[in-house]
Amino acid sequence: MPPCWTLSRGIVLTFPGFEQYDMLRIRVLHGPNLNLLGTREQLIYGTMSLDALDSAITKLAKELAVKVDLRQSNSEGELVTWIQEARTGYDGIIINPAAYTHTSIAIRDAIAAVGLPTVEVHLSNIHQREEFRHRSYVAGVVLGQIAGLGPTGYLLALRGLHDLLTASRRRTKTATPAVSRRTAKGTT
Ligand code: CA2
Repeated sequence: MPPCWTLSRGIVLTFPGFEQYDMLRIRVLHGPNLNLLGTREQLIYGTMSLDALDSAITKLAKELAVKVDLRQSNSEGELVTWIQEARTGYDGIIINPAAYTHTSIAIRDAIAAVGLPTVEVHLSNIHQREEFRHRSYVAGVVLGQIAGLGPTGYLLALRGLHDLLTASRRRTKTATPAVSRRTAKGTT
């Protein structure tokens, strides 16, 4: 909700221009080879292209009034940089680190360093595939992992982050300031 002031007789003054300012912002990162989605290995990864997946995420984001920033890279360093940059201006991250899931301590360290609530998504169920895919280096530092639900996994991750972040914002806004709590107890 944009900043608003309640005047007398219940008149509420709002500033629509401030809507962007108050929106939740989530960065969505796709790792290596996900640009090939829909073109091969369709039995494992499905038929949806990355563009179509991004459109579905953008559509849900609009419904939830969330601003999403979607990026794909084949480079580990670029993904690390984008995770670090998310520290300023973003409320959460959704990431499918693709093959880097199973190899990258750098991506794990970046996620841990920024400390933003992050959801790890995999199109396939990595736990039912080859042994080397069972280990995720990022699983230990993320809020949760969604694997095996195809593109729907990203939409669930977005909804989940939205719900958690909205609830936590609401708690912050309604928390009684320490001073008035003390006053209420009559200790000042
Ligand atoms: O299931 C997932 O989402 C994965 O993160 C996908 C990675 C794989 O290395 C992980 O173990 C599980 C691979 C992404 C490659 O995507 C392609 C898509 C179409 C054609 C070829 C590769």
